[in-house]
Amino acid sequence: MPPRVLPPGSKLPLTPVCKHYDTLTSVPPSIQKYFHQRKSIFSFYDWDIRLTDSAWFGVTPEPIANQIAKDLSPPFTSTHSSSSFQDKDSEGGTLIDMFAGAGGNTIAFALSEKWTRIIAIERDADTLACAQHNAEVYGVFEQITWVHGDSFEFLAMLKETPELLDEQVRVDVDRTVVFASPPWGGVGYAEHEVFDLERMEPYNLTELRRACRPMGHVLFLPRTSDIRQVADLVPDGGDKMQVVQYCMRGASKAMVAYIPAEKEQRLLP
Ligand code: MGP
Repeated sequence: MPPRVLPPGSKLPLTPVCKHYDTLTSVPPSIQKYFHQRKSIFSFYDWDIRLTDSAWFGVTPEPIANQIAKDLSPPFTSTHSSSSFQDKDSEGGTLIDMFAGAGGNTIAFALSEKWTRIIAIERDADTLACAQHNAEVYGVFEQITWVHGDSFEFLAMLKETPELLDEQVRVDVDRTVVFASPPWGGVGYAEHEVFDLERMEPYNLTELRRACRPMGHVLFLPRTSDIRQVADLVPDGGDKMQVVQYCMRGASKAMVAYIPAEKEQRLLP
């Protein structure tokens, strides 16, 4: 099924798996650790934030999502060397959140008010319903263009056959940044001293890179990711890229790589 752009204002229905847990005793053991941190994951948790059970594992805690949203500004090219992802003089641009999940990052990007358009893509209907509901709790639902479907298919269409996409998401790739917080293949990632990004499941680094390039893209990766694999992502002819460890209470939660757009895709003056 091709990616479906939801009409403005339209919401997928919440279902019984779009849950809001109130008490620890009702929470499955595998997600109790995250339930304890619920207020730092979503500060508005008590305002009926909803998650599917599997969304708990991948949701970005709000302080980190907000910091990333602060650190990332359009446009995003390799022309500015080390400050490439903070061009404060620029305006507008599109942010595509490839794996919207329960909405943590999407909401933070919308709250930052830096982007002309934010496109949030999620393949699982229940998880997308949670993200839309949570965005409404934060008052940013209307600012987001919601897409139900496969983000790899969406990006391929955007680059190769944009005429087949709904007009509201037929955006200028030269002014688009992709944010990808993919599944890491379960919590087992933490068992590896150095995490091999080519073994990440279900999508490895090469697949993610192929889908996102030549647009600038931001990859939210395990904190122990192999930095040599990340360093190889600097586009040909580029000089630097930034890789940031985002921490809470002194411990890293994730490594985020800011990969500039490829040169031929730079916006001409
Ligand atoms: P964690 O590694 O499960 O726990 O998740 P933590 O808090 O490091 O505790 P520890 O005691 O086990 O060390 C840490 C953070 O990583 C989460 O808050 C998510 O932001 C992120 N995260 C975890 N997983 C398994 C995923 C994932 O599969 N995908 C994405 N995108 N993020 C994940």
